[in-house]
Amino acid sequence: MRWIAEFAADIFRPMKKFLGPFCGSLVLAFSPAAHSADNTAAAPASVALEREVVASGLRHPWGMAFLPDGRALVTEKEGGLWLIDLSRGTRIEVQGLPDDVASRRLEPRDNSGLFDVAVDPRFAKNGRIFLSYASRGGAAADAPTTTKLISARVELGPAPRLLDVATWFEALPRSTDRFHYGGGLLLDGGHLYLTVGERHFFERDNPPVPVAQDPADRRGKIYRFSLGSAPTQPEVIATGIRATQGLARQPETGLIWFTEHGSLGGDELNILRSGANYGWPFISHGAYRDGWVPPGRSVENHAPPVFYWADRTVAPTGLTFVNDQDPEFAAWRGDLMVAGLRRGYLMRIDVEGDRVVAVDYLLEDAPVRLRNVKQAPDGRMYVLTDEADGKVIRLRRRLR
Ligand SMILES: [Ca+2]
Repeated sequence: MRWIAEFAADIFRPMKKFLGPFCGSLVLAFSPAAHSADNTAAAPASVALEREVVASGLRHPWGMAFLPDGRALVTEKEGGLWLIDLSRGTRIEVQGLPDDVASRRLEPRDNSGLFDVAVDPRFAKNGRIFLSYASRGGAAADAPTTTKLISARVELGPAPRLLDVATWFEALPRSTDRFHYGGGLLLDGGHLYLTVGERHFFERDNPPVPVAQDPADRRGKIYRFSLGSAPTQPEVIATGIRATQGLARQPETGLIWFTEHGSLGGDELNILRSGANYGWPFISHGAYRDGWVPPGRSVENHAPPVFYWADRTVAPTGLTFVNDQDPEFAAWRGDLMVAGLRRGYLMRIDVEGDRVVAVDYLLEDAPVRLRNVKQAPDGRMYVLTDEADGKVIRLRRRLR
């Protein structure tokens, strides 16, 4: 069953709320005059975004990836993997997930569970997918956990299941905190990228050399794996990561962008540069919990964010660059869509090369926590809602 709700979203709304420094110094002066009222011929029409619920009843859906046959795999944070026919809205659960997935909620803010899914570019031949999740290092529900990456072969058919599960990576050491696992996956050019968060909720819980800055600690980093038929050892591509949950490749430039949750404010968009240090916890555009003061350390090869939110917390998670395969979104080609947990922001970010030009906030009038935004190869745009009755919602921008 599906329903449609109309959302009035003036996509050309002047940037009255947003303004954020760029690269830490240059303030973007986004002028409403770009769409000024003295040129009535160019006055933007209000564009309605419609929402069609494709699937519901998912327990906090997290990741989504598309198969060559047009169906999608969707993960639930609470430990399910579903094969969804997006046209018909039918779904079937994939059996055979590893039994160390820490999917039992121990407290309301528990970040653990099953995270992202990525489909091997040679899936038609090898049936392989990748999954990231919080792995429990023991039988007890509250056993220490960490972020883990596996591959598996999906046997499709009436009773789909995972076979040949192989461990690629565990972000040791495990810890009893259940926050900030990261878990974002991206396949690009024969490589697989994995984000791993630093796992602390309070900055003060960091050891003298903070997790994200300690080369001996696997947490708080972004990794790159070469794709082979068997697990490979990763390279550390980035350090100084707090809680990154999503990466996306920018088609025009080949750059990889990623989101980063700030602690108290300071949510970021970054561009992945090999060997760069993204600064956490020494450098942040937000505040620290309980007035923690970072020790005065310099950060070598620091990469400041391309953009950070100075005026609000959006809790950015999944992101995707817009393709023009669906005429409804052709005008947004090259823009970056970012889902936000906080207040259910869906952001359309006007990007030019490696710069952020403007941010527009969509779906503000009926917000629901969003975990992810994905665009299928055919151009259809979907968001995943972070709810106990989680939904896959197709967004439509009807052309009139
Ligand atoms: Ca940073």
